[in-house]
Amino acid sequence: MLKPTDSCLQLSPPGAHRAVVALGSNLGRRIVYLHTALVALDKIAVGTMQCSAVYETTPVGYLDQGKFLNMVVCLHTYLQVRVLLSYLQQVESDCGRRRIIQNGPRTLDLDILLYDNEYVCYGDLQVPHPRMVERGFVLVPLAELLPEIRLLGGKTVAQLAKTWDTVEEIRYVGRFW
Ligand code: PH2
Ligand code: MG
Ligand code: MG
Repeated sequence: MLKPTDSCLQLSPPGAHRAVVALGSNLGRRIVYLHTALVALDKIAVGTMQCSAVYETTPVGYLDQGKFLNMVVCLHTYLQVRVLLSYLQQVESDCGRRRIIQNGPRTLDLDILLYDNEYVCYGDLQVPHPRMVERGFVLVPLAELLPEIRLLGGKTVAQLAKTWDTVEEIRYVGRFW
């Protein structure tokens, strides 16, 4: 039987890269924006994508905003990392994303968490995502797909997820895809 994590751990097809993307929405029809993002990600994916369940989470950072729906997706893609970033920004923009308040409410947020085992550092793009190790709303869904990988600091995703699960309010909503 194919386990949900199998294709995340498999080597990418020749020339392709493994990208892990975090999805978040806390404005408007949140589940519709997540679905729109998945359709867009599927267009650039080689083979099948692995999707976590959807979680409802209380905002972290800027607190005066509505609850988020969060999930994580793992895919293989031929897009180079900066091209992938541009693609994700276009999808955000197509979903009506306006950048008004930093960390404020958004229809759709798409963040690259991991890209192969690469370290990427540009002014507007850092991979692995520098704040992922301290964000339960990222770690809990990611632990469904890649529990055993080690992140900055040496702990596994599963270990970190267990820690942050108790700090943030993270409610399992369901698996839709
Ligand atoms: N995204 C942020 C800031 N805070 N909080 C939750 N719960 N979920 C998010 O996706 C989120 C956040 C910045 O991107
Ligand atoms: Mg974000
Ligand atoms: Mg973002």
